[in-house]
Amino acid sequence: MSQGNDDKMKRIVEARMRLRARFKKQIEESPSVSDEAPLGTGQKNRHQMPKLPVGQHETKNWPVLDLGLHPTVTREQWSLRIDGAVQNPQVLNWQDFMALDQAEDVSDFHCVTTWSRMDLSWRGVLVSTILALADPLEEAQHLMCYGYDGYTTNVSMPEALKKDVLLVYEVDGKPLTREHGGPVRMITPQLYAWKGAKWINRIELMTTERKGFWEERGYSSTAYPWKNDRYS
Ligand SMILES: Nc1nc2c(c(=O)[nH]1)N[C@H]1C(S)=C(S)[C@@H](COP(=O)(O)O)O[C@H]1N2
Ligand SMILES: [Mo]
Repeated sequence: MSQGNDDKMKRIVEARMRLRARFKKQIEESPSVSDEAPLGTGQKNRHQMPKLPVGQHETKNWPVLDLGLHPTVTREQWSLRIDGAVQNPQVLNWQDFMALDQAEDVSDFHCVTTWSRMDLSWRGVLVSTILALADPLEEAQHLMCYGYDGYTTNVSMPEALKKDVLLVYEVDGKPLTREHGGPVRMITPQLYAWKGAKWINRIELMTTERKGFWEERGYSSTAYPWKNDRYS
């Protein structure tokens, strides 16, 4: 990789650290999968009982759940806009996206309709990397995430900056299929799965919270599975 590219990577990593530092307190104070009891049923502790958030059951398959439109977007056609309350609005294509630091993680997927799919292996790019690239203004507090199907969902900055929140394009070693949101979707393992926009094509930074599709219809803005935080 060229020196220019190394410098760019380094700048993004530093910007990501500054951004996490800005939200450090909120990140630490928010419910986390690694918390002790009574939330101590998270990632680290979930091999003891209970393994799942209250009201959830485990499924071995991976159901498809969405508004019913499955847009066909190839990797070549895909693009992602990051705009709103940012210094450097971005439009990334597939090559731009692949040139960023790549990340791998194993995490769980909790759907508010009560199924949980455990231990999915993801490959993608940290949302915090994408945000660092766009350089959110001091006032930026929330994200609105948009899908090619018109779907929207709002996510707070501290949640979006967590280290398991990714824009993914591979799961269990295979390209993410169209019905699961390929070519690229967001995942929010510590929030209910509706917070992860499939076929993601825009992240808008907001200074005040606006509600997305399900949040407008009475679902929780925060959506913490380990707090049974389903409705507002
Ligand atoms: N673009 C888009 N993203 C979406 C949705 C949608 O309708 N459109 N549905 C959400 C809901 S309610 C859930 S539970 C998960 C389901 O993801 P899956 O179909 O891969 O299981 O996607 C979320 N992301
Ligand atoms: Mo859902």
